[in-house]
Amino acid sequence: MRDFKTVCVVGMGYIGLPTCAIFASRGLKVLGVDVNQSVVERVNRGEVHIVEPDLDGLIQKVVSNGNLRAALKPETSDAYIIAVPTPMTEDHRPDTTYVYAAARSIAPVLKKGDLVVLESTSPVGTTRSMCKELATLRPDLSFPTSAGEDADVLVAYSPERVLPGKVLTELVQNDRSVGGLSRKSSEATGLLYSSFLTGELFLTSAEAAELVKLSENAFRDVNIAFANELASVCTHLKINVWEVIELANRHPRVNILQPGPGVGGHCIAVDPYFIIDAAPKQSQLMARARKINSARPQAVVDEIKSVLDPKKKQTVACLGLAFKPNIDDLRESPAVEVVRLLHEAGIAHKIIASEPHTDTLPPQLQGLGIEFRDALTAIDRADVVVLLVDHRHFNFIDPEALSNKKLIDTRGLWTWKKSRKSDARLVA
Ligand code: SAJ
Repeated sequence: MRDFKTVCVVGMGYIGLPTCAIFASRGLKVLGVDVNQSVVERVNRGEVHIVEPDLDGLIQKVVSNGNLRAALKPETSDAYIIAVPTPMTEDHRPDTTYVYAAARSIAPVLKKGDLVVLESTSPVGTTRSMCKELATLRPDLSFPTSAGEDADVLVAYSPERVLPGKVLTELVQNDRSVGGLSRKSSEATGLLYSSFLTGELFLTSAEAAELVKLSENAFRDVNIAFANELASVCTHLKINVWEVIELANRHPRVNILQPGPGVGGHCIAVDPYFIIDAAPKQSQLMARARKINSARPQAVVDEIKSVLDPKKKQTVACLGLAFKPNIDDLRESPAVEVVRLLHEAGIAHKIIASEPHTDTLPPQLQGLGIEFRDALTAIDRADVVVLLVDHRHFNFIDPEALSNKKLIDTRGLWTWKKSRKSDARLVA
């Protein structure tokens, strides 16, 4: 089994760029490939185009010591990692066009003994069909789909499971699944990741590894839907859902997640559809969970409507636009969807949005007459204050500033978590 000295990573996004940095920091010569010319130029200047703690320093180091270089096209390497986006179409179908485009871009430079690893979250079967595409493009080489253990080129699937904001540590520490199209492919992939991985490696089939990734996120989506449904039940029964969850979670084996205004980001809200698309009849619970979570933004707008006085011209302050707390990522954010739906409903005289991690409204909220202000100004001018994202930043809002406002607290910050400072437990 060869050892890997050079790696080509196709796709320098949230996962690809940190992966380039980690491999390069372990002394491998890494070529980062992206179709975006400005990404390539920035990386070659030692700069980063994504916000991730410590990534900028690491990129600067590995670019200046020559271990990382960026280019628009792949070049011959010992191993190729495909880490390109796998978005969803309008009708919730998986879109793997970038995966096949990446495969076509490495095909010309493939040679005997090379390893190809697909990392992108993909529908079950993608690795195998991508391998067949490579075999068609390179009939002079054999691949595991036809030649099994005797293949010239090794092919595997190995998904990441890192949390945005902790990518560099989790890439190294998290256990990892490896799904080779042959045993040799699995072993070679394990060897490649052993250059940095301190977590455990679990070898399995490509299809199982693809479904492992999708299952992790579908599991979380279903559990978030449970929390959101419990929140609806508590609203109906006029019980504090945050108190119910905190006390239920005192059970040693219960871990109810947190209700919110919906599920954002490119992962949890998307990946379950890849399973539903593959097995629609068998994934009723996952499909229902997607419906529950997708309906949350409208449910929040309905709640805002219930506290607005239709006879008055009232102002609504919406605090938080990111898709989750303490980050600046607004991709697929339910908070942004709430503000958009609130504007569309035309029930508020004025809407003021506030997001501490960005300095402008996202494009989908621009040109609608929505103001963008700091939290205190937004609160001061509002009749109704809606907390959409429990950024750490909002912990420091003086309760006094909220005293004569109507509050819609979708994250339990003010209606429970803050009040928990005084310990409500009866200590025996
Ligand atoms: N959310 C809730 N309630 C909760 C937890 C999350 O409403 O109790 C919401 C968040 O506000 C956010 C969305 O769900 O809008 C997703 O946030 P997240 O923190 O659950 O997940 P991501 O998308 O940042 O990262 C997830 C992680 N997967 C799991 O936790 C199983 C991460 O490990 C994956 O690597 C990542 O998806 C991915 O890229 O697949």
